Amino acid sequence: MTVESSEAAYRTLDELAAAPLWRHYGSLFSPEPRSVAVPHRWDYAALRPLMLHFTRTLSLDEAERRVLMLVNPGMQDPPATVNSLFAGIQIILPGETAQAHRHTANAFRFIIEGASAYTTVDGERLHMNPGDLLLTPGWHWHDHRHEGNDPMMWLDGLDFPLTNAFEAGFFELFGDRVQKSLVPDDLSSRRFIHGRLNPAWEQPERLSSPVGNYPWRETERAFAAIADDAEGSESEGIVLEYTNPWTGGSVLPTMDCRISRLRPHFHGQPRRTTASAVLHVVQGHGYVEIGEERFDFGPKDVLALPGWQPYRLVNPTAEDTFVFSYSNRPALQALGMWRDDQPAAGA
Ligand code: GTQ
Ligand code: FE2
Repeated sequence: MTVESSEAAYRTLDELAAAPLWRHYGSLFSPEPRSVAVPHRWDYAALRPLMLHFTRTLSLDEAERRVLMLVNPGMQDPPATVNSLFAGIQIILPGETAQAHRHTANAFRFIIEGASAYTTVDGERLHMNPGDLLLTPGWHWHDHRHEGNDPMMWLDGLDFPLTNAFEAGFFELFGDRVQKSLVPDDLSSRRFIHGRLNPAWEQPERLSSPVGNYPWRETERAFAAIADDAEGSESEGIVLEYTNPWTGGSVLPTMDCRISRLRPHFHGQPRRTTASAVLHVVQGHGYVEIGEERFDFGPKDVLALPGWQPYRLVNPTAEDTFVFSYSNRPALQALGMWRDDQPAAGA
């Protein structure tokens, strides 16, 4: 075949499923990361009545899970909250069960409202109270049951945008609607609570933490043990990481979970890293500047913090503000892609 003109040559390339790199170089190799996700705040107070609405119109027999996805305006298809992370708000009513299933995506729940529900993870019942962090590592069976009196809401964090990007997603139903209890309730949490004294007869046989529930009362104790005038991180305040007791590292291989106490009048130093993150306000008010934008936040709000965007956390109030956050930093670190623009000591 002879090629008459460059124009025809470009067309033929297209038909042959080939393309000229020189016409795409700048966008494929940008000098710095460019996030398709945009900074965003989800207003919990506005979403709450809608969640309650769907408890009246949608049964858990009709829906696998009653979850409002927090879809980033820049990431609609496929939906994601920020880069490799998903956030959703799940609601379950007293007497309801969400059937047992498992998937390769890692998941956790951070409890927002309600009491007396539990999730069973591979036969261990994990009780849920506000402020608790519960893990559902990839490929672990899990079902949710609610035996209390008021609606129960929690924040779901999952890494399925990553699992799906790698085309490694599997999903399976358990068969029975709920699992049987196979071990004493909350056993793993009690066994590993000391952190520095782990059961030595259990060998790490997975990448995720063996702890099912990180209860809020322990988080409170951990904060109480740190002096009010402790140095903390310049950008994140008094920030604690939930850790895998076997490794001291992140609770899940693809997501880390943290909680920050922003003391009254805390003005964080600006920072940016290649990790993308989701923030959830546990208590108090404040704002975060992301790039040029300022997002004022209140209790239970959720925020998307895209990677490599400079951000600054501020608590202008006279009360403590607590912010839970998760990010894809462990995934980036494992692949040598994590960069920190302001490596503050101890941050
Ligand atoms: O509760 O098992 O938000 O499988 C998304 C997928 C929650 C769950 C979500 C899930 C779940
Ligand atoms: Fe699930």
